[in-house]
Amino acid sequence: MTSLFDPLKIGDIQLANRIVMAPLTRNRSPGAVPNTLNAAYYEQRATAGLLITEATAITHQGQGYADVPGLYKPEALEGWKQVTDAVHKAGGKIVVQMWHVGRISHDTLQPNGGKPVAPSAIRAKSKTYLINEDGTGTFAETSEPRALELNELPGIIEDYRRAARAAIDAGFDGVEIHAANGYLIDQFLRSGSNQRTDEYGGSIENRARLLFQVVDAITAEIGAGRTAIRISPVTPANDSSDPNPQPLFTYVVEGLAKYGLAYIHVIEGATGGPRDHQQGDTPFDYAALRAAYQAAGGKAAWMVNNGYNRELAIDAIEDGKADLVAFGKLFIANPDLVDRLKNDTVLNAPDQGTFYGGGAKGYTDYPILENVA
Ligand code: 8OZ
Repeated sequence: MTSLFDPLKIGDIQLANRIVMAPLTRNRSPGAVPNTLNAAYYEQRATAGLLITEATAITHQGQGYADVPGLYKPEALEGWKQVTDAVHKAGGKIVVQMWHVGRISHDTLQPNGGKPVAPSAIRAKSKTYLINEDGTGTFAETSEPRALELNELPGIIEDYRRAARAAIDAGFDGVEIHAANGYLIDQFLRSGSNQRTDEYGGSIENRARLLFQVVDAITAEIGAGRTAIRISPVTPANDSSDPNPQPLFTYVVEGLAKYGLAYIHVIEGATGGPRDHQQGDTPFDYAALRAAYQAAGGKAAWMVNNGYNRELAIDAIEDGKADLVAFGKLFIANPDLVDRLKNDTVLNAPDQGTFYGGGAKGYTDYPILENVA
């Protein structure tokens, strides 16, 4: 029987086990540049089968929170090189999560203080995270966005392509396209944020057009075996809404089946919240989603996430419900999570107060369990 601790090859990437560190925003890269502290943090967690970086802005326009890293300037790519080198030396594998926040941003974070961009000029009822002049952090309402012009979309697709190339050049094993949690690609997918009347709005096919154009561009640039994607079919995160997610995401995964991607990463339920969260009239059927993907010929590893503990994760792999399980908060608090899960030992509890911003405290100072039998 397959175990959580067995190796797995996903696309072009060989993993030592099926335990994945989920992408986790930590706001510790001032100037969008990863630093030595960030490298130490990822290196500490390199026994994960796969590390997914925190969401990383593909462009300045795609940036929506203070001190998150980027893929759009030379210093940031140098910084990432330190991270990927440290992880590889420690025997790990690491992909970068490619992020365009769309409307989840603030004028003060945008190029020339401009408006954030979105499918439609609908403000999200959501917050972003800013750092004040005095260094203290605050949550602020997202700004009013402007609707993207049709002729701007090729430029955004090109930004994804360029960032994917830069990521591979910086030593990443692959990329995960962030199409979840109410950011740009997800804003296009869902009718609550997309009221366009052109070829990017209205029908499911139109709303999914940007997603597929981004996948086309990235897979052509770096290969499908190094490309992955994250979706969150029912999350309400960042004011995401769609009354009918099952056919929407069925269409998405059926379309993804043809590429030969490394993995599909699915957030089940409300991100960081209830796993049974529902949008629309019926509970979302994740097994049916996966079955639709496989029926369409999809062979990528199926990664699940959201509230998994040791027992749920072991069962998900042993029952064949998933190929990979991503853990978020448990990885923040337990750099040696793989050993702890293997040996069923006690876990450190995460400190919520140090999730976003700050330095080493709550970041690189969680203890590892030595001498576990
Ligand atoms: C928490 C805080 C800020 C951003 C996501 C990138 O939800 C995020 C995020 C999470 O995907």
